[in-house]
Amino acid sequence: NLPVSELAAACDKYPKPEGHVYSYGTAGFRTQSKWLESVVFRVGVIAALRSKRHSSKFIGVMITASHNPEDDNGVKIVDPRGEMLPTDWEPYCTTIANAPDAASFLVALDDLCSKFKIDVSKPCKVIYARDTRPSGLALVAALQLGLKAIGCEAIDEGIRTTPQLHYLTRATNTEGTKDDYGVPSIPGYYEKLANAYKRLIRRRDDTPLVVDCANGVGAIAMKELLEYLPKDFQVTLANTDVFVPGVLNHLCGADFVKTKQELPPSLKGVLKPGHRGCSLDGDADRLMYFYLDPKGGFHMLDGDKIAALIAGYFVDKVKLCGFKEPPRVGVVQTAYANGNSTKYIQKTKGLPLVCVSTGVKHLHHAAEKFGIGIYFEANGHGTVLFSSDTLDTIRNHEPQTPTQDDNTKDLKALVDLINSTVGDAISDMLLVEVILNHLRYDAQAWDSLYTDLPNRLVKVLVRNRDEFQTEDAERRLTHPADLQKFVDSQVAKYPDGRGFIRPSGTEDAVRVYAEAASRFEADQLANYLAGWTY
Ligand code: NG1
Ligand code: ZN
Repeated sequence: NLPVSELAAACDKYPKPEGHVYSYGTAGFRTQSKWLESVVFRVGVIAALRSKRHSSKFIGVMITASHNPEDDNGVKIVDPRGEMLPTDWEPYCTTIANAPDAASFLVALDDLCSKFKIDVSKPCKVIYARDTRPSGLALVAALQLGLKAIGCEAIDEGIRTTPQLHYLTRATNTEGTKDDYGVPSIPGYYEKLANAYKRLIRRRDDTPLVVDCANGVGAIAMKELLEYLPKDFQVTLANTDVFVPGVLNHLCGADFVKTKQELPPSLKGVLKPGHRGCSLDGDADRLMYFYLDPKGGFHMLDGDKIAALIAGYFVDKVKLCGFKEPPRVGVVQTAYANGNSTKYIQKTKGLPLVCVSTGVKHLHHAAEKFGIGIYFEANGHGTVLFSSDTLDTIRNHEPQTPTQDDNTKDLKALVDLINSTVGDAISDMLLVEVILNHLRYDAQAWDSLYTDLPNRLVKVLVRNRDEFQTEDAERRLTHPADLQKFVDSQVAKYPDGRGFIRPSGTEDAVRVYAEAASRFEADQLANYLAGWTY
């Protein structure tokens, strides 16, 4: 049985704020940090139960609010293979978080245990980390109390990037097995990436790369990684003020670049025309590239451009290996993918492509259906998945020529370079650098794969976002009645026009997206649709 009295006593130490309603969404629980202590305490207990459900494997807990403001925070649960918590647990998490007192908290835990047939007598293990937010420390204390109350073995990984925590969770659970994911330690993570990078990189006579670390945990990870990389990996780190209050994600970082579509002001004069720059977000799971042309004009290379680069590279790489049955390379996007990126991947490269609802779990799931599945959100979150069949194919392949041999070795190293557990800005950055190096592309050559259609994303605050319901991978509204007809009638007026409205999964808002042949038209369409969304 559950240690009821310990759990009740601990629950009373973190009373649920009255009137506040929580919901386990796309990114777990996320809100202003002052509301989160009771939630994080309860998430500790849920994660322990998830571990019991999973034959006592390690479950990850990450405390972060990613690209959101510094005062926000959040918490999410990571499954044993580094994946997101399955959707059918989400409503139970929500109910447990909203239980008004200790008695109802215990009832909600009992419901979860009976629904998922959890054997509470099993041991449980949790591994956790947090980003650099000042609120993280108090939240970790709440988490620790939850873990202690239920008698959970715990590993505190301190301040780490979200993808590092995903890596550690998977590596810890697979150590010494056939699916061994790597040494389950932070040095193990850096060594895995750096060794793969060293195998892959050819002579590097390139311009230095500027990395905007968003004043977040990515700055710590980048500095540590550089110790493992060859000295000719020339990089300038910017926005590394990790412990200065108020600067996290402020006027910098991947989300700033994507939403403003401009250079972070702090990089003016730092990024030289023709050189590449990239921005990480506050927990280093999103990556945006960019460059300045000779006239100083800003050009963004977003998640779609990254996916296009990676997909084109992999499809050619696989051909060069000479497999009898080559793995099927495919791409997964969301409705936010630029129309011309979709066209490029499908028409120019002839690759299979699927569009799914926003949120990593949907993308990840769809990408698993390919032999090599590349998924990216336009905002720069993404990775590459290799199916177990593909891994076997690569492992057992007997190359017939030196070229095949060389390319197969490259492919093996690419598997190691990529953090397949979740989008990882640092691993993705090394991957992009390797591909550009192999293809001898500079930023402009990469950018010219296709031209982005001008687009605009607008956030509209509405009374109740639940009134907005969608179908067709969130590309069409079913409710409110007739709003979709209006959207269709407006979109039809614009050449290359596309537009959709969907409720956010992470904020109390509705998002309106539009793209069209010109900047003016994209803005006009977005603003017009937004005006009708109130
Ligand atoms: P919502 O709030 O559901 O739009 C946002 C991002 C997602 C994803 C999640 C999780 C956009 C338009 N939406 O979701 O892509 O990253 O946050 O952080 O960027
Ligand atoms: Zn993030």
